[in-house]
Amino acid sequence: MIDLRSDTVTKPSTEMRKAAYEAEVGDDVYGEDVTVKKLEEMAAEHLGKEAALFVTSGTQGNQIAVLTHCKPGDELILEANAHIYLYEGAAVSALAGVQSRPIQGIRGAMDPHEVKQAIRADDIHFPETSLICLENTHNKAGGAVLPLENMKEIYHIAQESNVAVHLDGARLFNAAVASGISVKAYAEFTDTVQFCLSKGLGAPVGSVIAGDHTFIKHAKKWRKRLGGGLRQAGIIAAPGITALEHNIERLAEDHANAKILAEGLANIKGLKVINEIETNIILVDVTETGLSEAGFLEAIKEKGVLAGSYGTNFVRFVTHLNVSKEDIQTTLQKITQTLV
Ligand code: TLP
Repeated sequence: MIDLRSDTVTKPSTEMRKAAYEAEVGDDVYGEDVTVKKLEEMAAEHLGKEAALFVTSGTQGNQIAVLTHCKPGDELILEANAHIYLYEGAAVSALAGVQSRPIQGIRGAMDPHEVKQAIRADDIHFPETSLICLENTHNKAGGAVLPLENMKEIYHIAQESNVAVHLDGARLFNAAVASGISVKAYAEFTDTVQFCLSKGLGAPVGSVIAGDHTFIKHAKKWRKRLGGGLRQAGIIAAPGITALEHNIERLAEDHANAKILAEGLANIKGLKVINEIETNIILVDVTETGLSEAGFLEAIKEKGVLAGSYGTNFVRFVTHLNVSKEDIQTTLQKITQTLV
């Protein structure tokens, strides 16, 4: 089976399994796991932030950030197709008691002017705007890279109004490799960042959040409250270190494969690639095949290819380190055979 549903499906390499096996561990709730500490230091260094915290998932990282930055009754501004808004079970309202203020962006980028307009004035009728969430790369916009300039403008607006900026950088390393702009440069225009080790970077579990010491101190408490205080977590942090050491630059291969796949798919009758391919995500409109997205996905599955549903008539393909150039050619052949 060629699995292009997500870059979350990657399996840990032999090297990662070895790192997990050999990891020096301790009780991380006591702050005694040196492997977790090493990962957190590496992550903070990459992002140019004072400190970092290992968390179980991207969702947990984003939600800890929201819980730390906001109080019940506050409002957060985010792009209308942000993962935090669409795919985290309304956790910002269920857990943090926060209201979302979505703004429709273009390729995931909100207009800074609209963001400024959306920040609430001091008025007894209004919630307080306490957070702006950005997403880079933007998943629903097809792995689009947020322009640095856009992040910079929004960050300055936020600072003027004393509002924090959190970046859902689940795929921030994809953005950096595609644009040639360092993750540190992106992180400069944020207060806090979450990035995933378990997507394109290929680790089996985990994400990291980063910010200043005060943020991390409070975030640690929220992590504990959410049941995310782990014990000998070095076992799962060690593959994350391997990921940061070996799997960043190679993301370029996934991006190249995504371009080849997108070009091939665009040449198959009935398929329309709807996004510009900047990183590792391809969105395809299957309407003209006469199949529903579920029908299309079922048909290609029978041929040995998995992709994901992305709403009515849309499917998503994601390239990653367990998909080779040959697999891309095989995928194109199988889909062509499916649709004749
Ligand atoms: N995205 C998953 C699904 O949840 C849609 C995927 O397959 O793409 N932020 C962004 C931008 C994400 O894409 C994801 C996962 C998360 C946060 C959440 O990460 P996890 O799955 O580790 O909780």
